[in-house]
Amino acid sequence: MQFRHTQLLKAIAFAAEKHRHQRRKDPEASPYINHPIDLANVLVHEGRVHDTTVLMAAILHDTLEDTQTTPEELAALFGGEVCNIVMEVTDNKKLKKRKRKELQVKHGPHLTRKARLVKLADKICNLRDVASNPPTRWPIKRQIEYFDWAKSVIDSLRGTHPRLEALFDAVYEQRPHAERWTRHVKPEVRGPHRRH
Ligand SMILES: [Mn+2]
Repeated sequence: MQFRHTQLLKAIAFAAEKHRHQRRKDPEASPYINHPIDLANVLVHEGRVHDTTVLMAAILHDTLEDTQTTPEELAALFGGEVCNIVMEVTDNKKLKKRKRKELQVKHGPHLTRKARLVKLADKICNLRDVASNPPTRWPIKRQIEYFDWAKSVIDSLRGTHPRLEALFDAVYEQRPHAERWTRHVKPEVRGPHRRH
């Protein structure tokens, strides 16, 4: 087997082990590892990205942020470049959520190309998940906010990979409608005089 296959399988096994107790927020609480695997699938089959370093970083992209993994561990097992890409797409958890979200938009233009590819795949997968299986506790308003924030992150790094950007734009089209939220949550503001 070629070295790059060995490395990719090693990354998958490592991420599966690290995320083994975590679940996604969808109604079925899918195993977390499905998410990094989704990113790699989008990159290969839809983005036609075949760079093993990018695929490994996609598989490992949430290990620093959401598990006990350290950068030293990633560097030792998968090399400095993979480790750096994962670090680039990792939020600083010491900061408040609002600030972290703000920084993703601010840092977008400064990411390396490989980190941008991972970021694009991550946002494509997350929007697809919210569109098809919204997290159980997310009202429409929160879903809309998530869509809009993801779009500002992607807008900050456009010109990276037209095909992936088009896939993002396609899923953004599925943004839930504020009207639905208005209808369900705030029936008192309904009425023809409020329609624009
Ligand atoms: Mn992710």
